[in-house]
This record gives sequence, structure tokens and C-alpha cells, in this order.
Amino acid sequence: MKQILNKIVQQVVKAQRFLVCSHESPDGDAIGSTLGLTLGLQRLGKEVVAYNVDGVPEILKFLPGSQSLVTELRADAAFDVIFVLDAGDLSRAACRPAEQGTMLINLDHHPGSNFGHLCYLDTSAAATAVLVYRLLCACGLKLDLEVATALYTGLLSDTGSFRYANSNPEAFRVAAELVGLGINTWTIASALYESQPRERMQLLAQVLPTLYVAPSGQYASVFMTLDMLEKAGAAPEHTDGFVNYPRAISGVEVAVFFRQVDASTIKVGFRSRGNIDVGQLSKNLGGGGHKNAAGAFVEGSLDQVAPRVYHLLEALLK
Ligand SMILES: [Mn+2]
Repeated sequence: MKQILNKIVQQVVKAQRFLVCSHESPDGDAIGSTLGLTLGLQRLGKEVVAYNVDGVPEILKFLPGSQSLVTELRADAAFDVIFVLDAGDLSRAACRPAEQGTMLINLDHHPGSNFGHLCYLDTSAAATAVLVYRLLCACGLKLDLEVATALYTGLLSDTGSFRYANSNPEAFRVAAELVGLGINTWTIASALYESQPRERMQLLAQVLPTLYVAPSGQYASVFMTLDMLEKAGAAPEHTDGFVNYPRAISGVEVAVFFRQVDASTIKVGFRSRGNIDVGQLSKNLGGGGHKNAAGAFVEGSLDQVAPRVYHLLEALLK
């Protein structure tokens, strides 16, 4: 692990033009890591382009550097190194395969992520932001307020504000270091959790009445149709976190959020507690993810997809 990190440091030292990108539908870790590494490399005197195919979500636009992130790349843009962060799979980064001579470096904490000329995968890291922190420290960079703000946002986001089981000692040590640099924890928390657009609440108000709790009490679901989305004037990204509502019910081991994507596709999002592996379940449905957080796009109407998912859950939870 240390060896790979050293090799990446060598690449950073040697190269000049960098692309930093992450997965589509980016979360706080994807954007926090992207901006943290981008700003950090810039401090080291590098030319860096931050890129994400879906751009910066509204709630993360407070982050330093977010306004310079691009959603498109010029066809002739050339880089010495492409960093792909937190992506799980290269296809989720929607970045061009590296041209001849371009070094592709993968920093990730998703199990099974194994692309890139150099692959720095540590599934024990609470967030990819932690890996970026390690890398920037290994490069000898003294972190500043802006880099710290971006990395802390990634860490806060992927640990569920230090509630999830991935909140390991390193997560707290890195957080302590970043807080020590003078970041404003309340500004960040309030931007992430208490700056919701009204449309999101109006959508949630329609989604919550769809709550279904299985007779066993072990799993629960909510769903969202495109009609609801339109009525609320909301966007799909406003549904982030909706799955946490059924999960918050006492006794529920697996929470499911069914989101209608189009007339014949349902995005099924899973969250589970403890040892229940919804990552494998999602893979069986053609998707992917972590043990406790995963999802898949499934063909069919809600009436077709939901019973199928419930059936699989009955088997999983038996
Ligand atoms: Mn992550």
C-alpha cells in the first residue's frame, strides 16, 4: 500500500498536467475529494482540471474551487496524469480512456475497484477524501483552509457525520487535523444538511406516504414516481437520502428506495444495517455498491420490480 502511494507521489512530482475526476451523480466524497486534490495539486504548482460529468450538486457549490469544475472536456485536452477518485468502476467516471502515455491513477475505497495503471485501493478508508489526505501529506503539502474544507466535506459525507461503522480512528484523526486548520464545521454541516431546497421537502412530502413496512418488520420501502417529481418541481438529485427514512424505523434491517427513472426503468437503492450484504443483492440485479449501501437500475414498472425485490429480500433476511 505504502509502495503504491510512493509511486503515485513520484508521478505527481514528475507530471505537470492533471485531470481529476470522479463518478457520475457525485456525492460529497466524490466532489470533496475531487476539489481537495485539485486545489492541493494546484498548490504544488501543477495545472489541474477538475471534471465531473454531472457537475457539482447545488448543496456542494459552497465548496472552494467548485465554480471551476468543468462538465465537459475538450477533445484535444491532453493530460500527463488522470486521477479517477471514488469511482468504483472506470465507466462511472465518464472520462475518456487515457491516451497513449497518459497515466491513469485510481484512488478508491470501494471493494473490487481495480482499474488504472496505479491503483491505490484501501477499503478500510472511511472516504476517498482520506486517501487524498494521505496522498497530499505524502507529497509534503501543508494543507490550507480550502483543501481542508473540501476533504472534511468528503469525510463528513461518507461517514454520515461520523455515525456509520466506517468512522474509524483514522477518520477522526484526519477530521481532527482538518478542524485544527480552522475549518468551520458548522458552515459545512449546515450547507450539507440544513440548506435543502424547498422542492426536496415538497417531494419528500409525497414520497413518505408510500411507506411500506414488510409484515416481518425487517425491511421497508418508499417509492417516487416521475409524476411526484414533476408536481414538486424537483430533480432526481433531490431524492438523495430519502432511503434513510425507511431505514430509520426500529427493527428495519434493509431499506429500499424505488425511484422511477423512465416509463420502463426503476432505480432501486438499498441501505442495510450490520452484516446484511445488499451489495451482493444489487449485483444480482445488475447493479453494484457497498455491503451496506448499493443500488441497481432494473427494467420494468414499479408493480413488476417491487415484488421481485421483496422476494429477494425475503430470501436474504430468512
Ligand atoms: Mn466515497
